[in-house]
Order: sequence, then structure tokens, then C-alpha cells
Amino acid sequence: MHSSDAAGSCDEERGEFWLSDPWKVGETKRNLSAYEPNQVFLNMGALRFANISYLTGADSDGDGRGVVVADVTGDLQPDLLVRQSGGGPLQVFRNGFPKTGRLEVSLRGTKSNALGIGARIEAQFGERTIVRQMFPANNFLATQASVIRFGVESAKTIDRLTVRWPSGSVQTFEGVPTGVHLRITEDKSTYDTLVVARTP
Ligand SMILES: [Ca+2]
Repeated sequence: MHSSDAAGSCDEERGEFWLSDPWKVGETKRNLSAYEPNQVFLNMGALRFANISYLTGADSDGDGRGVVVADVTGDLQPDLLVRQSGGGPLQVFRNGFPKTGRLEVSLRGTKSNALGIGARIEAQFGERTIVRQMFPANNFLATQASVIRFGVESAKTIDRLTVRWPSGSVQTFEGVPTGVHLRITEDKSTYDTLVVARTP
């Protein structure tokens, strides 16, 4: 990477700055995102999202760069790991929202790739269908575990769980319990239950 001149003037009052050598960001303690706080949105359904950043404690104005979803507390409620550019500790945000029904699914491919990357999973319960794709590398410089996470509200069972593998194989399971982590192996007629969620 080579040094370069600024394209225009910087408004320092708004936190703008220019470094001709971007490798010196950490050394100069500057903030690449001009202190824009991280934001968290709550899915309200029907394509509506509420900005709940101020409620989460995750609205740090640090240089957030990598974020992954992980369940660090073992209760199937997803937590967040955030890494800042330029140093600072890894930030862990424990999910303190009211617990909801959850289902985790991981895959083991036999004809497809080992982790089922690219597989499409559909969970049908009641009047709802949730579709997820196994694609763990979902943001800049961060990769999360190869796990599909469904929020299923109060549903105790998934009426129909369908896995469409990259190989073309399709598997369907009916009456799948929630509150667990399932491991589904390609073309195997039964699934394995790995974790049962801890009760609060
Ligand atoms: Ca958790």
C-alpha cells in the first residue's frame, strides 16, 4: 500500500482526518469512523426495524469492525462479540433481552462440503416460515461458527424443517423440538441433538 494525499479538506470538528499512511492509524490513536456509534436494530416484523442501540449498551463509538453472533452463555440466546479496529479489548455483549424460543442447527455434509456452507434451511411453524442460508463469513474480518439460528417465539415444535444441500439433496424432518441444537447429517434419516438449552 502506498501513501496518498487527501482528496479534499477535512472538517476536524466533525472528527474527520486524513492520514497519508493508513498503517499508522493505531499509532496515532485516531478513529476511522469519526466516532459514529455502533447500532443495533430490532426486527419488528413486516420489514420494520427499531433502532434500540441506546438500550443495548452496544452503541460504543469505537471503531467497530468485526461482529459475530455467538452463544457464550449456553442458553441458545444469541450474544454478540465485537472487535474494534486499532486495539482495545474484545467486547462481549451478553443477551439480556427476555428469552424467546430458539433452535440451532449445524450441518455435516457427506456429498456436499463438510459444514454445509451454502445449504438453505427452512423452518415452518404455525403460519410462519423462516429461511436461512449457511453462510458464516458474514462481515468484514469476522467469521462466526457454522450454525443456523432460528428465533421461534413460543413454538415448542417446528412443524417441518427442510434442508436443501449444495449437492441437491433435500431432507425434511417433521415435529422437530425447539430449545435444542440439532446436527443434521446429509442423507441421514435422523438428526442428532447436541445441546438442550438451559432453563433460566
Ligand atoms: Ca446466550
